[in-house]
Amino acid sequence: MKIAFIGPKWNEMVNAYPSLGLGYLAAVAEQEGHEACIFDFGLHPERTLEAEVQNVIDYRPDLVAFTSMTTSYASVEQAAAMLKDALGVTTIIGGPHATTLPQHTLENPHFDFLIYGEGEDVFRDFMRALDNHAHNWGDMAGLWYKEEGQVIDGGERPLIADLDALPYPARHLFELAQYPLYAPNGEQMLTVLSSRGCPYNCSFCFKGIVGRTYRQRSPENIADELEYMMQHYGVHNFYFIDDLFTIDVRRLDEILDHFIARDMDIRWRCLARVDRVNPELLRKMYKAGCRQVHYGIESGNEEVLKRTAKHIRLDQVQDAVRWTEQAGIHSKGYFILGLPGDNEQTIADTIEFAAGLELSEAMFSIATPMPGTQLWNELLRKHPDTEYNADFTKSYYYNSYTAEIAPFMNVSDIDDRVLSGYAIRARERFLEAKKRRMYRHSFGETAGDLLWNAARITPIRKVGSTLVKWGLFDTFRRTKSSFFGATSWS
Ligand code: B12
Ligand code: SF4
Repeated sequence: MKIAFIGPKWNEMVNAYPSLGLGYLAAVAEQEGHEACIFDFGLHPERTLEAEVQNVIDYRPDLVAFTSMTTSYASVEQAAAMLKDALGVTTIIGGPHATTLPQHTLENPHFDFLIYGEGEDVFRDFMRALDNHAHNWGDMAGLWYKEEGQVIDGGERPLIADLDALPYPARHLFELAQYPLYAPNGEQMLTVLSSRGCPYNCSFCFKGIVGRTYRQRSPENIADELEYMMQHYGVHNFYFIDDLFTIDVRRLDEILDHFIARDMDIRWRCLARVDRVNPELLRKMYKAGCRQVHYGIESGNEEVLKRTAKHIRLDQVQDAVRWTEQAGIHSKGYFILGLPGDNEQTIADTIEFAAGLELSEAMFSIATPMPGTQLWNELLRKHPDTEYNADFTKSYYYNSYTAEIAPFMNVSDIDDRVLSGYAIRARERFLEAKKRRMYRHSFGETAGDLLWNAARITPIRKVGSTLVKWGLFDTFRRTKSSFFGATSWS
């Protein structure tokens, strides 16, 4: 069987990450002896949907498999209609959107089947049934289908227990070199998953796919996959996109031991919770190749933070960021503006809190209640007549820092326009504070502040940045240090 896997268009933006979900499913399809091809429509924003669809039609698949987040669902519906009409073959959909709203999704006449939750095991059974012309759909937990136009609830399959048993994602089916995901030195970076699941239940987070049971791959299996990627794709930079890479300190310790013992030539980054790191661990992470940790900080106001059910405190944030930078690892913080309980004062708290942290990078998003989350339930409590009928494409503004972003289903106590303005101001304030820290770091507090204020006058700033470019500031600092003694400048 020839299977076309479709990654959605991304609202005129480029998808920087190959979908590991599609990668795992395509690998299972190949294990089962099928021919798989991945068409990632999100990789080429310049191409029209018609042109993308034509490529799939030319491939002549026997089965078309779609993945979708809620934010990309509108374009997936369009593509499915075009492909179903042109090819008339069986179609199936899975992923976060299908799992959030299975009934609504499968009512669309252009999808024949839907897989709820984690897909590998159900999809394997589904392909075998298609191969054998056995239509025992009702026997496959997790497979939703239609009978005489009625959606049949296929329930949910237990989570995959042994992650080591899964094949590596079929990365060879992606145009890997085209994805704009790079390490700071410009080298290519690939994503990888070492675990699935997260026991927390933050208000804005959708938990439907990988669930609340934390499942881990063995350290050997993870290190083997990294070595495989180095050999086959020549890549040495990796990004662990696990929900919780650092939650189990004992497991992490073992993984790090493996990386160190194998003397792997790797640099990597990961996502982590601030309450799940400590100085010793971070130092070891650095030794094992970690160069950046991304933390979900969410809010700089203790009360608003509490309402997210994230179960972290601001002092833990401050400690984690300080320890991370002290370990030589860059840190990035994710913040959400416009959470329930947010008003102008609490947003100002968040902006100032972010500016005061020694983060290397910060990202500010506006809260969006995605269906299936606590935030969505909160929205329903506030506006009981809300229905899922909106095009969530408009809620997607990831990485857009310059244009004003309109909040989508605002759940805060702030007016839409005011909230939009804060998202841009937050970033400006963060960058300003970061630059000021750089001056202080180079020249000490007093001289640094003086020079920083002077540098805000345009011509002086231009001279300053030329000096920085030529490396003269560092020379100046070294000369000063040896002249006055290092302590007065550190
Ligand atoms: C990496 C990541 C990204 C990457 C891109 C990922 C990509 N190209 O696939 C980036 C950072 C760019 C990103 C962006 C966004 N993301 Co994101 N992201 C993730 C993350 C952390 C990991 C994804 C992953 O690889 N998972 C592991 C794989 C194995 O799971 P999977 O992809 O879901 O696939 C499995 C099943 O879903 C199923 N399946 C999936 N597709 C199909 C298809 C078929 C045919 C079948 C049978 C089965 C099937 O089988 C797969 C294997 O088990 C998830 C959280 C998570 N834990 O999954 C959030 C998540 C997917 N993101 C989410 C959100 C909200 C966003 C943003 C809107 C954030 C924002 N504010 O801008 C944007 C939207 C981007 C867009 N254009 O639409 C939500 C989605 C909620 C929803 N209802 O759609 C998630 C679930 C986070 C969360 N917990 O709330 N994201
Ligand atoms: S935001 Fe992170 S910690 Fe919170 S539920 Fe989602 S994955 Fe877990």
